[in-house]
Amino acid sequence: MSTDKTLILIKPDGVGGGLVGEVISRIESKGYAIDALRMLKADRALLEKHYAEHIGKPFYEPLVEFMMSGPIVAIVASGNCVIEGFRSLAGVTDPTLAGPGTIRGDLARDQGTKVVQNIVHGSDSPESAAREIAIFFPK
Ligand code: IDP
Ligand code: MG
Repeated sequence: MSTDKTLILIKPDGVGGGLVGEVISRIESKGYAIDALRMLKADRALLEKHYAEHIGKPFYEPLVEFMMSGPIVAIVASGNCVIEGFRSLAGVTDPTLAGPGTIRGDLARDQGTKVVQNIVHGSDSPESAAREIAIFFPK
């Protein structure tokens, strides 16, 4: 039986806001395992790979600038259904609409910026997870 894996990022607003422990605590409290973890400052080339699906969208450049604005934490978490499970823990993209009890709902709000600042990233499918894990944790 293979265990599902997902790539989680704690974005610069999460690290800068002192929320690394809070986010990791929510992942672990839910029962998922932390398989790998690193702090880094992402560069443009890495973010271009990670956010390839968003190239050309109006928020793409602000997104890249935001993600380069400070350190981030990359995490591989594992457990059955962890991809959907972490997306559920994170809440929907817009922190104004993300439900109370979710990471984005509890810990973020609209800051009036061109890009939505919402504390965390989580892979959205097994294909994305495999692709994104290889970007942040190359063998
Ligand atoms: P997700 O992070 O919930 O999967 P995506 O659609 O993959 O959302 O978008 C990636 C990131 O780009 C979001 O987390 C958010 O920071 C930002 N973003 C997405 N859509 C918008 C938008 O319409 N305006 C501004 N920023 C956005
Ligand atoms: Mg996404």
